[in-house]
Amino acid sequence: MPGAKNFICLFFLFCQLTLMYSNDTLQNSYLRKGISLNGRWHYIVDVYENGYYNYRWEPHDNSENPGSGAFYLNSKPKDKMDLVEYDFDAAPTINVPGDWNSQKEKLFYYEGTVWYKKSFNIPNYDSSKRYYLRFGAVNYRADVYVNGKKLGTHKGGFTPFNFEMTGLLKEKDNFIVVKVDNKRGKDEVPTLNTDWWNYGGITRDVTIYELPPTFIENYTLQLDKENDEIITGFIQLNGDEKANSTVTVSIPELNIRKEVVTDGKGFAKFDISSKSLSYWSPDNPKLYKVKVSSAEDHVEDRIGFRQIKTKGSSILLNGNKVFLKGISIHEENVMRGGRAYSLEDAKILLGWAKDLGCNFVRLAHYPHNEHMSRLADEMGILVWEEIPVYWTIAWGNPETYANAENQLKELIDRDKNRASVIIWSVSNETPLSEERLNFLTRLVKKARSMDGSRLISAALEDHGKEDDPNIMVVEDAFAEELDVLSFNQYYGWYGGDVTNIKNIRWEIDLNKPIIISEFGAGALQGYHADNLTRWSEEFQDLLYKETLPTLARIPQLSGITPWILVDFRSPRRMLIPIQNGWNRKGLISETGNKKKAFFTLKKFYSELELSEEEKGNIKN
Ligand code: GCB
Repeated sequence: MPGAKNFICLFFLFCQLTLMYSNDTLQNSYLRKGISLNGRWHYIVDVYENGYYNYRWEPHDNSENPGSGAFYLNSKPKDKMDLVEYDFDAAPTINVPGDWNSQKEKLFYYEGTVWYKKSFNIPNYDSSKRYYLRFGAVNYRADVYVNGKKLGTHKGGFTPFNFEMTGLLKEKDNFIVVKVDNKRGKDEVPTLNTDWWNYGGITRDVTIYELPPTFIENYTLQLDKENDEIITGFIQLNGDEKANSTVTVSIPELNIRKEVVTDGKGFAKFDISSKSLSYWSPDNPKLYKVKVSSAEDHVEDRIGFRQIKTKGSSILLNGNKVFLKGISIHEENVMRGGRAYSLEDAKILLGWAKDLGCNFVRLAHYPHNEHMSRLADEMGILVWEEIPVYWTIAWGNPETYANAENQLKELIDRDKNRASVIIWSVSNETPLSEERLNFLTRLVKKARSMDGSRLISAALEDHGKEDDPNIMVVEDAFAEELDVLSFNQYYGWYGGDVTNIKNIRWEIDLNKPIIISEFGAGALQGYHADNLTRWSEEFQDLLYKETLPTLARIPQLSGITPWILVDFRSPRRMLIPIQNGWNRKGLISETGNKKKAFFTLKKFYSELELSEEEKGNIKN
């Protein structure tokens, strides 16, 4: 019956595609109870991708008879003559979460494929439940298989994703195989060239969620942008019983209990009025316990309510003008080595930012792990989040655009309920062209369509005027699309004389708030010389001392995020004995020692009080 066979094949393919593409990211997995798969995983380094392609370079997972060379099958020899040329269980192990570069010396510079395998049981496995497998992040491409079946592929090294694996599990002896590939690519996001380490691996938590047949997939609660006595939000259910279902949202501390009924698609919007809200701010990082309950599911969250807007050239937080005393941060724990991934790592980084006197951080140049935004919520630190649309992206390639948009979507989905997050940034230092303008403008539209409550920005570039190099301008049509004009400027380090900084002036006509998203200078901690010697702590300090008052004269200046909190690893930085593979623009060294400029910026922030008039309520 060839017809029946074709039908079965098509059906199988359909099921696979459904599994691959239908899963939106599960909201608030952070506070849901799951089965953690963190720990030791077996790994095999596969330089030739031999476990993925057969000798005709066809992917094994495309074939109906993949053969025992396909690593995702986790094969074992059937008898003593059987040929299987790999064995996960005999292979060494590595920590998940964690990058491979900092764990295995041989993999320090490795860019390519590594296979991961973990066996696991599901205690009290219940076939009436639905099972989701979630990765906090895998850099860069992940092909995920469970019990020999492909769940799907994900690209993008810094955002969470999940796959449903209902029906594929049993109580004992399940296994997950993941092919992780961190090769850089011209058409990828980011592209070939960046100024940070391309850490590979399963770099964030891996968790299984056991969910009821109809569960709460997504929700948001935010203060209305125009009316600060109204909380607006939506709920999305997932499952056969999602239509016409009652969902309750409650905030016990405010005596709020709201019932909503979902539409045919399991979706419900709501408004809740509350006159007694205590608004979230750096001075008052108030979070409320929020409970969302449907017939079969229940989730709890901690959410702060605040408004963020611009008015002319001011940024208003809850109606009051705010100056963003910031610092840029890469996601690295230099003390341990490697990518940061834990709450402890986040405490170190945000602790240093607080010590510096910051009320704001720029999480550069890609989405950081969720501990950062959650902890910023608790600590009262405002946050700029960013996607890795960095430098020379392949603007004309529709797949590159789709990938960038997907990373933006996954980031907004994850962090849309975090009061600390006030800015979505869509790019960094991208070269002007019509294609780039279209690409970035589409990203801005996407961000606004998903979340109208936050500000949109991007780190642009400035340059000196031809007839007067002391006058700096930003000539970029994309600035029109942004709520906040941000740009990086390196006068005194990449060109320009540090002693001339005081004569620099920015001529910017746009009546929008301005953030200087980067400035800085490299210094080797402990290297002391006169302040005109490059790489000395004194030089870096001088650059800060000259730059800070000069920037302060920009009338629209609403914040700064100097580059950068801590020295970070970068393959672009080869100078021996100064750099040794580290970008030295940190205010703190890779050994955790503060450089002179740290204290200069700290002093600047502590003295930078807004005048009473500026602080005053500018709400009309
Ligand atoms: C920049 C980039 C940043 C680099 C920095 C530098 O403008 O945005 O990623 O690390 O300059 O140190 O050159």
